[in-house]
Amino acid sequence: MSFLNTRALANVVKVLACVVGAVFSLAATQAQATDKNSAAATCSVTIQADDAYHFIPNHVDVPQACQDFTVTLKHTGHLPKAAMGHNWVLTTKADAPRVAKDGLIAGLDNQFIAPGDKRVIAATPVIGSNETSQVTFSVSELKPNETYAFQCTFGGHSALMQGSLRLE
Ligand SMILES: [Cu+2]
Repeated sequence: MSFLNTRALANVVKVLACVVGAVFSLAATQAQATDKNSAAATCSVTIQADDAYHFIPNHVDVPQACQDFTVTLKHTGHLPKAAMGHNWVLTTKADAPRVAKDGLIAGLDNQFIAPGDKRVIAATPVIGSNETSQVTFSVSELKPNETYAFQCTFGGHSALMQGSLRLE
């Protein structure tokens, strides 16, 4: 009886060791894949916007080594521009609330940005379901110790659709 129990225990230990080994090698493979992705996409990022007011990711690090940085906004939702339009507007964190307020007044005809708003560092046009838009800005416009924010200024979305951006 005790012999059987020992053998059964040994088998459990073997199976566990196998599972642990598999998890570790999977984790290593994923870490490698992540490294490759970030190396290839150093000076650009794709941000998804959906029907539930999410920006994915909602934080972006801009490497100081980049001359230009490109943001591609991809609308992954199903709703059209008029109902669930999204844009991506970069300002300092301090300027963000007023830029959103003025953008709301400017409306869709102005891409929800007040005409000539100098507080806007970069902005994409408003897009709807399955559309993408892009903006490239000079990294020299960013200061190392400033806190930047991005938001969607489309009709009232800024309360939920916010993210942060940092020069690293
Ligand atoms: Cu939006």
